Amino acid sequence: MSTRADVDTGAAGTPETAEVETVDAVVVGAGFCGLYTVWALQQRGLTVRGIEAAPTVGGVWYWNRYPGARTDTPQEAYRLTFDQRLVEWRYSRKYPEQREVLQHLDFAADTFGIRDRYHFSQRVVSARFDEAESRWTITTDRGRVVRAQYFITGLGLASESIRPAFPGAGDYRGRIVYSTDWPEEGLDLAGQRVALIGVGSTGVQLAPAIAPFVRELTVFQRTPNYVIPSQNPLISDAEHDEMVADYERVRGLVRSHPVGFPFELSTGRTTAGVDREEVDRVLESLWERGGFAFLYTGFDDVLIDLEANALLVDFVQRKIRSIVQDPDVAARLTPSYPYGAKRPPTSDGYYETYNRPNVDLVSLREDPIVRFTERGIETQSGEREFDVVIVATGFDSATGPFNRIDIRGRGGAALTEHWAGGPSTYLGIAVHDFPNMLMVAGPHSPFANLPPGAERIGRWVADLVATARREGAATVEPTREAEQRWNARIQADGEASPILTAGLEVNSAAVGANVAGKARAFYFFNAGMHAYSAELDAEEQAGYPGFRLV
Ligand code: NA7
Repeated sequence: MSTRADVDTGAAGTPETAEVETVDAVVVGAGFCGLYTVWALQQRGLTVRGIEAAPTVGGVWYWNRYPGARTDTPQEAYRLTFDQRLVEWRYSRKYPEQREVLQHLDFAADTFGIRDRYHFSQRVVSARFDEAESRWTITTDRGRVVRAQYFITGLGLASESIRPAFPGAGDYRGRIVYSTDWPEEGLDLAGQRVALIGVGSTGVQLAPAIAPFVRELTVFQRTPNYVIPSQNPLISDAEHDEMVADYERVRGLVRSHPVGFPFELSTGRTTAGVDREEVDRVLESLWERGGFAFLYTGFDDVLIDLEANALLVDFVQRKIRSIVQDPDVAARLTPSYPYGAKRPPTSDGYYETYNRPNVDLVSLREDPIVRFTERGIETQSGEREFDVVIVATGFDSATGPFNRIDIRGRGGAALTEHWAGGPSTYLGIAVHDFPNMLMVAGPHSPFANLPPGAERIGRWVADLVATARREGAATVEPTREAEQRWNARIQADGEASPILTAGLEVNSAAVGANVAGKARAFYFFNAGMHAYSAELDAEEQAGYPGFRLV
């Protein structure tokens, strides 16, 4: 399948004459999206080459191996399910830890002939569309060149990590560790003085996991977070067997839920007219149950109505004060912005961690970092010495991973320029002037539980490609009008959500507010996975009117 050819790949450092491999489709990424899409395309008879920067499968689950890393989606919905053997895959707990998610992806890659389609440890650095040939030329950082009719991305929503340039970091004599690149051999933190920067879903998982072992843990918090306990129970054999037997119902729940969770779409109740004691009773029982049931199975209006949301805010504020013994620490841990304005995390024992004598909290709003010193971190109030600094400062979500690749479409158009003001796509899958580039879980797709989204979108993309091949079309490209219509839909949905727009004030990744200089825009489809799926069905059943297949 390889042919030698002189190819101008435009990538620095490419050998004059690179051996060029030619396939029908290249898929970039080996996480849930990439693995499923490689499988789906092969099922439809295409020759496929996967390319992955990591040395193996897993995507974000390969890189994010920090202590405490786990899903906060219930295990029945956090899996590939295209084959019964994957439905039957046995996780040990309700919220599987990173190691088990990786084992699930390894199992899929090995069982369904996916792994051997990949070039690993190759980071794609450029993708160029050749109009004469209607082909993409994909080049990696190690000079590998693959030509394909289709360039399909499974880059993930959270794969481009943010690494702030803290002043003086180069002077620091201790060890700086990034949560997104935790040492594979592990890190012995016993007896160490540890700083942790960031209290997003990563930081709030890390803190309780390491606090019992370190000599001191100082958490540097910029914006306080709402943290629900996950109450992560073991899954018994009987519960697993019952889930497998009942999986079509579970699948139906996931497909009809706005963020792809196995919950009923509606609880049939809102907070309207409900007295505070009853609201508290319901929320208390859900707090004890754990996980995002707290957000999605209590009252239907808490994520759409600010007054209802305020009841949730008030409940968690009182919870924090009831758990954290030091009232000053409790006050600094207490958020006040709308619940859901930022991606809310779950973790077990997060607030309780601050009752430990070896744990301290620095609130950066009041006591900002001045610089790193040789021995530690200096804030406005003075210097603290650390042996290790853990940086868990989030991701340049949605567009970040694309901006790292020099993607050139029709006429050399640069995707980074096309997206300078924020994403511009059709269905979050395709972009005008970038024919045959198709994104699985790209910008403008739902910010939801990823595995079901990966399969839903990957299947739709594979069917679109199969249709184009059946029709003998050389290119698949959305019309400019379809893209503009979709962008307008994203904007209207975003503006209609007071909780989403509140994210502009609290550095929410959903609106680009967590990355300095990033365009403030709506980066995801905000009307729910179920509505998104209906849009995909409508486009397909109408014969892809938003696309030109020529
Ligand atoms: P998040 O949720 O974006 O959290 C990043 C945290 O790091 C958050 O507390 C940020 O504070 C903080 N941060 C970011 N930059 C800085 C600087 N420069 N100084 C201090 N603190 C900073 O990322 P996570 O990795 O925790 O979670 C990602 C999840 O989202 C992942 O699980 C996927 O589901 C997608 P801020 O709130 O911005 O004030």
